Amino acid sequence: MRLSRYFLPVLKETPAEAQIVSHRLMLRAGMIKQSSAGIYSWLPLGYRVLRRIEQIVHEEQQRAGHIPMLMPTLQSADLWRESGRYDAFGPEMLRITDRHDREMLYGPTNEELITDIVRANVGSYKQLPLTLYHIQWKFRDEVRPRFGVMRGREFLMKDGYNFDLTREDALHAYNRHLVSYLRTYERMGLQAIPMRADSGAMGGDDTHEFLVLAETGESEVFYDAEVTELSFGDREIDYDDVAECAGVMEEFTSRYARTDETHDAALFEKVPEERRRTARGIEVGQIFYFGTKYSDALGATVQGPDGKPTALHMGSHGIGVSRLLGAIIEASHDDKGIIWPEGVTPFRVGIVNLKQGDSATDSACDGIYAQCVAEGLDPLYDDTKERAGGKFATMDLIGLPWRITVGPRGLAAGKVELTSRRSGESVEMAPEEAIAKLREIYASHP
Ligand code: 5CA
Repeated sequence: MRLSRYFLPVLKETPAEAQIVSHRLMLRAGMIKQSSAGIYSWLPLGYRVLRRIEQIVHEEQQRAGHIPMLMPTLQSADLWRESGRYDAFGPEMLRITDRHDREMLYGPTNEELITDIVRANVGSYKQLPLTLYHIQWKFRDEVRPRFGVMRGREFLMKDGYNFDLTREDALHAYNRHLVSYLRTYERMGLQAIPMRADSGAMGGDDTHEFLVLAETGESEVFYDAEVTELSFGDREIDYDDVAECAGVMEEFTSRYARTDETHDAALFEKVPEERRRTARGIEVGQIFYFGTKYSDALGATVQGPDGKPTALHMGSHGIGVSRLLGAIIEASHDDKGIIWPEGVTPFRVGIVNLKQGDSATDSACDGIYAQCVAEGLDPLYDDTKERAGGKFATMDLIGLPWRITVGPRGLAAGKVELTSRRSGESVEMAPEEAIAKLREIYASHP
């Protein structure tokens, strides 16, 4: 993409309405624009990151054997009356009446809708196990929408639902989700720690939230410092292997790590004092096992191996796709702007032309740009007439992890500069070398 033909409305001033750094930077970098409280338009740069995050979520869900689909945003109130949640959900649910006076709602989550689909189409245990998911907009009429996309009213969520014959099978689905979430967040350059939590409006006993530690997080968390040393890394996993998934669950959840809702001071005391931590965190996902709560309420049974109708064991599993942009920025920025991890960056490399209009510099930039495009390095080429300082400031603000700087002085020696946004380090090299280096870096970020 050439910046001169792109739409990147960066702001010079820091918007007064934004209280936390991720919100400020998303506004300043021209990623989002508020349309009403807690509701945002995704401008092209923000939209690119949103799509990258969705892509990673899709890949990791499908790697775990979960099946993508798409359910509508508007749902019928009747289904929610069957589960008893139409009233229970309270004022957070946006209720709508259509022209025929039918009561509808903008879905805050989809347990009812998916259970309705499964009860109509799954009759035998032989069709199980089954995990379906989608990435779709949700609406929750939050009392205090704030912090930009972090606590929105309209927000994008991946929500997945498992249907199993037995409690054991459903717990395997729970563990499988935990593993896939660890992989998902790590690919985004994040450490998200599973912590025992409260199930709230979803119900059920077993639930873990995934927390990214950040001072601006809305949850208070208590944990054993050892949990911050764990990482899933690039190990292979067989998602059908029950023991293997249970082993990962054990590894990541056996130490003390809880949100304030389930915090147990007496248990926490048992963690050696030097490892006890109290901090704040951003909840970027949550997994639930709730047994037959919804299948009982909606009559979702299958014929079991003994020929008798058996209620389905279910769980639901959510990732805050749009919230993740805020969480990633909270975890990765400096005073100049955002620092995107390679896995989610909107463009993989920025190209800065220091002397736009100089034919040798322009043609070198054109060549580098064409080569980057051809290699899938997805460049953003600043080909505007802006002075060098302004170009650097914009690149730093929007946070592309790598920048190639091209100027007449370097070119005279056959060199450009490759700069890391994270370390700030610049190295002079031939253009082909810079591209080779980027090729190598991005090979591990498909
Ligand atoms: N049905 C279950 C799992 S699919 C569910 O709705 N779980 S949830 O309520 O925990 O939401 C899943 C994730 O959505 C949360 O972990 C959080 O990351 C994100 N989320 C929830 N509310 C908001 C909000 N108001 N703004 C942005 N993201 C949100």
